[in-house]
Amino acid sequence: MIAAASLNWGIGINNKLPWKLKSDMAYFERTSKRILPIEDNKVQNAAIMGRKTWESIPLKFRPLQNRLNVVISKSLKKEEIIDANFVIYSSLDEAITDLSNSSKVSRLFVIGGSQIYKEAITSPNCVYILLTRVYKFFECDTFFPEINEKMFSLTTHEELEEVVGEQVPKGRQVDNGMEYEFLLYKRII
Ligand code: FOL
Repeated sequence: MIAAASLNWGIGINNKLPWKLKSDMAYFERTSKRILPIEDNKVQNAAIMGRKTWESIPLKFRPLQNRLNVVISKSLKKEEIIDANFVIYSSLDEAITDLSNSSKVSRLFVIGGSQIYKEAITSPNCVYILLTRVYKFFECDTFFPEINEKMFSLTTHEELEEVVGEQVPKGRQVDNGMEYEFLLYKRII
């Protein structure tokens, strides 16, 4: 899972992100695109999202380039969007099972929103939460689910860099007048 959440665990309002954080969006883009060195050049990662998150991505940015865009929806029809980088599944479980067996897909990133995060956080397949914590209160109408401390623990910065595959700024950062931090939670086996 990859997400950005405010102090009050908000992730969105009016089908938009509550903040503008260029450096975090760039981190999201690099991280979700990155293919680990040993992998061949025909694979890409999957960005798995709910229908509302899909609709929240600005038209000029969707489908997210160099990633397989996976939308979970029971109402969208395959015919509605014809793009090689786009697939629809009717459930998160079905998507995970199917994509795990695909040689064309490397990592699976669950990118939201609330409903899909909530399902993913209870799925044993979901091991990491790459969380950007925005240290500010925001009025929001959608929220990240509670991270049960018995199920997930914060890991070290070294492990974060290993998982992300690049050097990551450590500690509180400032962008656009907001403090935020790149964190990694790992499922406790
Ligand atoms: N994770 C993190 N760390 N920050 C986020 O803002 C975030 N947002 C989502 C999921 N995980 C996140 C869901 N919302 C785009 C827009 C909204 C969105 C996710 C992605 C998007 O347009 N991304 C483009 C880059 C856009 C830009 O440069 O402004 C991309 O190619 O990834």
